Amino acid sequence: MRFDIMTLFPEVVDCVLGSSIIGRAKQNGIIEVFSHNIRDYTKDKHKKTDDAPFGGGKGMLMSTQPIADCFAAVKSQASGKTRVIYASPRGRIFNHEVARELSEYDNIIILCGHYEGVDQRIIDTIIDEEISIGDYVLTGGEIPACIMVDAIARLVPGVLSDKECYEKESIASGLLEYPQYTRPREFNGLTVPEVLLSGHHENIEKWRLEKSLEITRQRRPELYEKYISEHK
Ligand code: 4GM
Repeated sequence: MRFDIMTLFPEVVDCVLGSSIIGRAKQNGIIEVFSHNIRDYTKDKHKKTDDAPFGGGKGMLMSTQPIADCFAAVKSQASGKTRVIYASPRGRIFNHEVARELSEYDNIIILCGHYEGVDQRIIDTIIDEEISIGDYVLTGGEIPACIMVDAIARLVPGVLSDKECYEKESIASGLLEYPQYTRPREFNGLTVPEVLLSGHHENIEKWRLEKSLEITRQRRPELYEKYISEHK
């Protein structure tokens, strides 16, 4: 699977996606991540990539030409099933389900906005979908892009090791994670629940499910109701 990120700050993206599990998956050739500096494509003699909005108002908009030319270069390298995403507070809210859907593509291209965003004609002509990571505004789309790449890439077979595997992970099942403990058995007078030390796998699974249900019901009643209605 290949990810292309069009940005004015490629170093941010390279830094975040260059380390840990995603960095390892890149090194192993399981995924490819390329960042593209939109500024490299500007034809402006001062390397400008933004301009004031027609109609007035505060802030600046990213201009069409550098993005359009950057996109043409990226698109020419893409093959297979491709999805072009604009990281934007106006978009569909990103979650595990969206990540799973996007992990089916061969190519994911993400445009990161800055300033007050991009000229609407870019959205109308090159973008398949606007996606938001949540109801808040950031200074740029780079962090949302990295979050999406991380969440999508870890669903690609081979990115996670068996130990890191996602099959049984909480949110994927529709429930929140149960509490977990590691050594020592006692920490500041606090002990580990007895059942986890029992070696009785059936009881352990039962306890974990109960805890997951309890925590989900308390913290995310809407997730709890959905789970219950799907497991009747
Ligand atoms: C405005 C328009 C995404 C601002 C387009 C991007 C938050 C999100 C930006 C943009 C962003 C989000 C840049 N802030 N909630 N800032 O996913 O790309």
